[in-house]
Amino acid sequence: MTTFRSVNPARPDEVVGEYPVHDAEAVDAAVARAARAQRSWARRPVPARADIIAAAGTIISRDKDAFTALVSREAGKVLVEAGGDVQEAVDMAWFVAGQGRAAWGATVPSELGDKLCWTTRQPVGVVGMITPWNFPVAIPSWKIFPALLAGNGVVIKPSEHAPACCEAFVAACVEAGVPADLVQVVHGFAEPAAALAAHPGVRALSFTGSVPTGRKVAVAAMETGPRLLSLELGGKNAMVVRADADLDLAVEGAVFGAFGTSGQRCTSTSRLIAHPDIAAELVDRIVKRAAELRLGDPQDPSVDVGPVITGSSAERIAGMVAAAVDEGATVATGGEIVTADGCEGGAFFTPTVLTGVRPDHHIARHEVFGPVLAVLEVADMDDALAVVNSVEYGLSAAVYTRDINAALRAVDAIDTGIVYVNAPTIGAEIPLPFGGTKHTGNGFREAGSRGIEQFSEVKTVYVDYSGRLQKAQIDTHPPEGGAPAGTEGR
Ligand code: UN1
Repeated sequence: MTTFRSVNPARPDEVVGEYPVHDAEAVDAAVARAARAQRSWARRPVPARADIIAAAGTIISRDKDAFTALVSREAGKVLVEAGGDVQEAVDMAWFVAGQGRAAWGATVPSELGDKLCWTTRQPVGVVGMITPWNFPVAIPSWKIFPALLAGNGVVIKPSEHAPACCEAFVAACVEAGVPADLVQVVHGFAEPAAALAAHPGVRALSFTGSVPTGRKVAVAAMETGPRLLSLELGGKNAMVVRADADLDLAVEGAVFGAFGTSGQRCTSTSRLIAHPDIAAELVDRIVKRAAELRLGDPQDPSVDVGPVITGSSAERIAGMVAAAVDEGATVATGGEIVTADGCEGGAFFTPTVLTGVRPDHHIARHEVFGPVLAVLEVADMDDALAVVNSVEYGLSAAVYTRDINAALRAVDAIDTGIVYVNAPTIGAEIPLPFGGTKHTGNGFREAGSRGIEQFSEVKTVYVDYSGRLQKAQIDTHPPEGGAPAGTEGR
């Protein structure tokens, strides 16, 4: 069988693991195995499933250091951020486990007597998942834990840049008691992903990645039959800084939001929109801080910014910066691929601030997925909010201000799935819904209590215990002075 290698993006000659390139036939076999295992899994009571998910969280927490080192080595994250990625999976396990002993639906009063109405959830069967490398433990956990709690089997195709993290995550699930065949991992590139998306045995599909790939996945998914389809497709996230903001806080937030994870979060801050009165000072300070950030081996605790995922990714980012300059932007700091001083051979890109960016520039409208912050000039704050909303994405946004009224008006006006006040655009917590508006997705939200909805079908149940035919909408209004249908004799 053909194989591929996952490598350390800081030192691409260091192989993290070698994995098979699965074809459509292998995907078919994986779906069949997951479907078989799912039938007995779905018969377990929900709290029993929850206990296994909680145990998976405990195992990942026990092995947090090893997971963190692996995430850092395979995805290039600095250690503290790799630890955050792993912690997010632990949090998710324990949160989802709690949902296994919480309300599962609603009871609703019937319009007729002697009749009960409630909703419950049922598994869909096999869920297909296509996950990215940038949160190689957290994102599989957002999808796999709720899918399992809902009683499903899983076939997951992780990014070819993070197969080892996914395998380690699934091994923890199996150690916790998840039946071995219930979660299948398929590896490779576009072929297994396309086969999974189009597989008729896959009843729900969850994809996190880019807009173009997400669209292809959606079309493939719908061609072979209806699916519960959830898409999370990135962002062009803006930070708005009002003149009354705490500038120290805004500088810290912009630096972490834009350059944390080397700018490779869907939620990364990629646009800065500041009031003209404070813009120059704010940008100067961000530029100074960006220039001080230390690039290098992400496993060295003194390093601030690790590599981007591949050399071709670094080239792509360099191309976007060059195109921005052609359109009239200025590189205030960064803008370069680094190959010296501890960055030899790896894919490193300097934290970059571009000034003089206009809303119609390509760099102001398209996701970079790299450490590049575009500074846009605006006339006033109404203009700022219009610029925030002018892109096709709608994932995350931040507003910095000390004025509570202005903050809440901005929260109302901004068209994104997530808004932060006095905090950067990154850092979502798992008990809350995660996802975005417009081209960022298709209306679904991940995580939080909504996670279950992604992977289950609602079933509405009516039980009539009156012993006779009662007609909804017809037998509802009793005759003048009479008892409502179904309540006689009480
Ligand atoms: C992503 O970038 O795909 O909110 C996920 C955050 C993280 C998750 C990001 N908790 O930045």
